Amino acid sequence: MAIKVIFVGPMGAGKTTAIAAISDIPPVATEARNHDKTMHVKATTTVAMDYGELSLDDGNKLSLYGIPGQRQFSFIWPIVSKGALGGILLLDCSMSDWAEQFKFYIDSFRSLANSGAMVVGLNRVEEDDKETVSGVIQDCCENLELALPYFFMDPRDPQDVNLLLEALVINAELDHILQGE
Ligand SMILES: Nc1nc2c(ncn2[C@@H]2O[C@H](COP(=O)(O)OP(=O)(O)OP(=O)(O)O)[C@@H](O)[C@H]2O)c(=O)[nH]1
Ligand SMILES: [Mg+2]
Repeated sequence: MAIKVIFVGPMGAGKTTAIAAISDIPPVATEARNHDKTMHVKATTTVAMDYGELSLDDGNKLSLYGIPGQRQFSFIWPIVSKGALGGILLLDCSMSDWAEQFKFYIDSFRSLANSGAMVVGLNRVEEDDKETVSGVIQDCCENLELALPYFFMDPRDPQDVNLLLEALVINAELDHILQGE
């Protein structure tokens, strides 16, 4: 059986990159030229969704979907998220508004966060800033009455992305579903 996992987060957080880093199949991407360089300087942006697949050692499969980060495409988010059992929230912490984005995305995908089915990947954090960033995340989680696992990571690194998925599978108890319990 395939378990659906969605990658969410703002523009440039690395959703498309992370899915491409771990997908067993050539990822399906819907990239178009980025006309909004004020939001992010990268050349392209997702306009519909990303899709990839990852087979687990036990024969089960994760289907990986990425949302488009631009808010003008937020009408697509519920369509892409439908039936998702887990979420990976990615954030580019070099953006000045990353903490606001964190709260916004938790709010937008609150049902996954509430059920313990969300893991946070923090990207582009300098070594010296890790303590501060951890403090901000912990304060936000406390205010939201949530306990979310978070990791410093690079979406280009398959090992980092796999670690997020492993944490998600365990934390959201998706392993029980995969084992048919
Ligand atoms: N130099 C550097 N580049 C990074 C790092 N993390 C991510 N990137 C790059 O940042 C960009 C992230 O872009 P995408 O993967 O398209 O981001 P996205 O979340 O899919 O964005 P939208 O689809 O526009 O919402 C890619 O070009 C990555 O290679 C990092 O730690 N260092
Ligand atoms: Mg993308």
